[in-house]
Amino acid sequence: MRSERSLRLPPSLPWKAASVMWNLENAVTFSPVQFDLISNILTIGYAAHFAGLAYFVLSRKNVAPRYRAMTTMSVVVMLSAALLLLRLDLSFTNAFVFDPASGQYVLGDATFSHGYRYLNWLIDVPLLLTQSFFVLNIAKRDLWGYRFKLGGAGALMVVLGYVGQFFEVVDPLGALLWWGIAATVPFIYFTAIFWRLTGEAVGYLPGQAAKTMKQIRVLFMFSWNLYIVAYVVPMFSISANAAVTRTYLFTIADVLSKIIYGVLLGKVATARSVAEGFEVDGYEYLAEDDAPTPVVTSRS
Ligand code: RET
Repeated sequence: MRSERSLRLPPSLPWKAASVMWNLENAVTFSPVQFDLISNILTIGYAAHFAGLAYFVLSRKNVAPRYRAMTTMSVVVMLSAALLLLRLDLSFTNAFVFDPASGQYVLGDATFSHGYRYLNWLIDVPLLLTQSFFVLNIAKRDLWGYRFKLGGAGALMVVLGYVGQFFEVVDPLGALLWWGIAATVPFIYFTAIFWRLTGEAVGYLPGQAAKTMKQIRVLFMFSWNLYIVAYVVPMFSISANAAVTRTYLFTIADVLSKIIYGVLLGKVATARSVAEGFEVDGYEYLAEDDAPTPVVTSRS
C-alpha cells in the first residue's frame, strides 16, 4: 500500500519545493547502497550508545562515591542518545520505500525528520558541558553560576541550530547560514569558559588525571567542531551523497563527544579517586605521575 502511494506521486514532486520546513534527505532519492550506508551508520549510532550505557553502569564502582554523580550523567546521556538516535533511524527507514521501477529509495507516505538529532542535543549538550565540573576544583559559590552559563549557552546554541536546519534545502546560503552564525555566538562563549576551566585543571590534577584532561580538551575541540562541519554540508551540495556524508560526520562526532569523552572523564575520576586513597582494584597505577600502561604477560 505504502509504496503504491509513493509511486503515484508526480515525478517532479512540485510540493517539495513549496515546503519551507524541509530536510536534505527528503529532497533526494537514494540508491540501495546509499540507503544502506545511512541506515547502517544510524544503527551503529544507537547501538554504540546502548553499549556505552552498559559500560557506564558497570564502571560506576570504579570511582569514589563523590564522583558517581558524574558517571550517572554519562548514563543519562547514553540513554537519551540511544533512544533518540533509534527514533531517528526509524524516521529514516519509515520515510523511504524502494521503488522497483527506478531502482531507487523514494519518499513514501511519511517524511524524514532530522530534528530528532537536535532534540537529543538539547538534553545532552548542557549535561556534557557541566559533567566535567565533578572532576574539577570549582569553588562552591561559583558552581551554579557556571552551570547556568554553560547549560544556558549550550541550549541556546542548539535551539538556534534547530531553527536553521529547517531551511537547509530552501535557503542554505541564507537562513541556514545566518541561524548557524547566530548559534556560533553561544558556542564560542561556552567553549572559552570550558577551555579556561579545563586548562586550569591540567595544572592542579594529580598524575594521570592531568594527562587525560589534556586529551579531553583536544577531543572536545575536534568533536564539537565536527558538528559544525556536518551542519554546513547542505551549503555545498543538496544530493544523496551529501546526506550520506553528513550522517557519517554526525555519527562520528556523537561517538567521540559523548562515549569517548565520557570514558575519558571516567578515567580522570578513577585517577582522582585512587590518588585520594579510594581503592580500585587494577587501577592503582593511575595514581603515579609517569605511569606506564600495565603490561600483562602470559606464562608460556
Ligand atoms: C550548530 C549550528 C551551526 C553553528 C554551531 C553548531 C554547533 C553544534 C554543536 C553541537 C554539539 C552537539 C553535541 C551533542 C551531544 O549529544 C548547532 C551545528 C556552532 C557544537 C555535543
